[in-house]
Amino acid sequence: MNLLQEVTSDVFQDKIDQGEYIEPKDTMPEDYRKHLIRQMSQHAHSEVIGMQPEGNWITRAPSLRAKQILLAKIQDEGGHGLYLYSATETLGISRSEMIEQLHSGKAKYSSIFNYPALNWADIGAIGWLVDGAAIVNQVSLQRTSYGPYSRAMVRICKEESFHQRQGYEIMTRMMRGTKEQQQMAQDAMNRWWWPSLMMFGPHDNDSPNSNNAIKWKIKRESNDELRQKFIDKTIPQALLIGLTIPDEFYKLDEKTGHYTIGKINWDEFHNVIKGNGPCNKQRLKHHKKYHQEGAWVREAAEAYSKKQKSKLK
Ligand code: FAQ
Repeated sequence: MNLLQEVTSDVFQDKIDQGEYIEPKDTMPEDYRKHLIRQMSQHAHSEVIGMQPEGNWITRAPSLRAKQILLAKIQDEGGHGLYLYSATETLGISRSEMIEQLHSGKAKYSSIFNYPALNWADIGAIGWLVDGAAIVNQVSLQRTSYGPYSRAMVRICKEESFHQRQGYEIMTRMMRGTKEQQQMAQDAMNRWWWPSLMMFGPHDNDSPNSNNAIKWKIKRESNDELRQKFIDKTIPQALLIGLTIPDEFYKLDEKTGHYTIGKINWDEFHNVIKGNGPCNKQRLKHHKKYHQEGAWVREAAEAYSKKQKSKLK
């Protein structure tokens, strides 16, 4: 680092330490910019790829009401992807570069979306557990140091909160239903519980990006702190409707008021993020196919925008 870079970096860190937001035109260290592009683009990809497991169930929703709710939720997720892509573009990367990174495997998306949604109870479990985990993380990100990311999170959190409730409503209804419905809900809980805990990322000691993320206030709380918040919130919700926690070691620590849990299977997590989860190949293949088929829409939008601009000249 030369002297100028050192001074710039100190001024930047002072701003962060004073709790100021960083805006697109502000000077920022290259590593901060790259860190944000990585995290925000992966977040955007997760929202968009996350539409696939639920999209599969629109035509099979059990009632018109359920279908309307599911449609609205999936549209929201697409919208979240769009805000996040736009916010990431303010850092000097184009949408097409981000999509290229997703397609080449350079950019990840959340591990959770590589698991299949096998039946209607899974739609409940996704809303309740997956959106529930996403909110815990995103409420914290509302105070992230990069202005456009922080502002996108405020709106996204309001919508995620509705998503979590609709998922919990599905689970509650199923637990009040027939024995078969109760078994379906429990089966979905058994399959989605552990992968939801993995959404928060590796334990803090094994999280290479956390030091910089905390120093730069991109992350306000660590992976383990957020995971614990989710566990403490969710276990009582499960017990209230009669679900069993699929973990023989979980218990409430009366002294701390926190739940402790058994070991997370990190081999499974690493295997999934390497591309070997049950649905990784299917998810990317689907995205590539529809991205290619949508090329004409992008071309038409660009042509229209050029025409409008030339009229203004
Ligand atoms: N999946 O050093 P760390 C949603 C990677 S939105 C895949 O701890 P970091 C809404 C990580 O990227 C869900 N990869 O990383 C919805 C890194 O690899 P890299 C998405 C993961 O960034 C609901 C490596 O492991 N939310 O669900 C995962 O400090 C329903 C080492 O990890 C966000 O993206 C994972 N779970 O912390 C939509 C929130 N965890 O990049 C539809 C924003 C870790 O160096 C339906 N992101 N990795 O190659 C974050 O808060 C952070 O990026 C973490 C990871 C916490 C995910």
